[in-house]
Parts: sequence; structure tokens; C-alpha cells
Amino acid sequence: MPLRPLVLLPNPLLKTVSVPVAQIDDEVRRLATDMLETMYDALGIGLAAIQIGIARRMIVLDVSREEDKREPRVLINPEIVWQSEERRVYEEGCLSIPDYSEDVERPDMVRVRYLTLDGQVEELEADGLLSTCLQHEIDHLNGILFIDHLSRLKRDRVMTKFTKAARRKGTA
Ligand code: GNR
Ligand code: NI
Repeated sequence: MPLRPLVLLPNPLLKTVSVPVAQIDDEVRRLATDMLETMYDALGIGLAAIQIGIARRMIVLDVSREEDKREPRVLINPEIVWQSEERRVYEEGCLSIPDYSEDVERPDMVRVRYLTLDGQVEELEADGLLSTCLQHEIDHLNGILFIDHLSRLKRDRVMTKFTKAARRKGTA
């Protein structure tokens, strides 16, 4: 089961709080491979498992620019253990909210603790795009989308647009 269809707004699955991965088995390894493949195919820089309908606390990311120098990362049960006071604005998009982007303010830097596919505890300190992406993906694990960080007016406009589009397509 390699490429998996993306869950799109306004699918209520995106509001799910995902559950921790209890053990890293073949199923989890297969899921990681499928998530990476789905992310690359969609030209994304990150993906949370809930975006393919699996409510497990797992994310994949690759913020490298060139296609021939891929840096795939798989983070299991990731948590932010530190964030900078300093904040920064970055224009975000989301594979679950196609063709929409908006500025989001978040902590500039974060330190994230997680398990690798080998079950090792690791930490990663990030700034720039990687920091933004980590925060965006960890939000997904808690049922939070980047539009939840926008004004009510902007969020409502996006919700209305996607709900109408889904109704036309018969998917909501
Ligand atoms: O592909 C993605 N690009 C992106 C750009 C700016 C800020 C965050 C992101 S994450 C997004 C992929 C996605 O939706 N991950 O959940
Ligand atoms: Ni997203």
C-alpha cells in the first residue's frame, strides 16, 4: 500500500488528536515508507500520519531543496521540549488545504524530542524552515491546522471555501 490519498479540509479527521506509537514494528516501518512516498509525490516538505487518515503520532519531513540530495526524516512521538521566546513569521501552506497559504507567527526556534525508527531517543534543535515545519507537523498530531493560528475571519473564509468545494465534489 504505497501512495495513500490525502485527507483534505473539511474532513473532521484533521481535528483528531493522534495516539502515541506504542511499539515500532513492521507496520510502523511500512507506514513511514508510505508517508515519505506520499509526501514526495505531493511535493510537500512534511506530512503527519493523520493526513493519510492514520491517527498515530508520526511525522515525516524533508526540507532539503534539491531532489537529488534528499534528507528524509521520520519522527515518532515527537514533542517540543523547548521553544524560543523570539517569534518569526513564515508563509505556510498545507497539503490538506491545497492552493492556500498565509503568514503564521510561531516561535523562531524549537527543540524536539522523538524516537527514531530504531527506537532511539533523539533531539533536534531547529530554526528557519525546519523549525516551522516541525511545529506545523506536531500541530497536526494535536488536531491543529495552520489556519487555526489565523484570525477567525480568515479561518472562516477558508473553511467556507473548502466546504463549498467539497459539496460540489460530493465529498462533504
Ligand atoms: O509542504 C508543506 N509546505 C509547508 C510550507 C510552509 C510551512 C509548512 C509547510 S508543511 C507542508 C506539508 C504539510 O501540509 N504538512 O503537514
Ligand atoms: Ni499540513
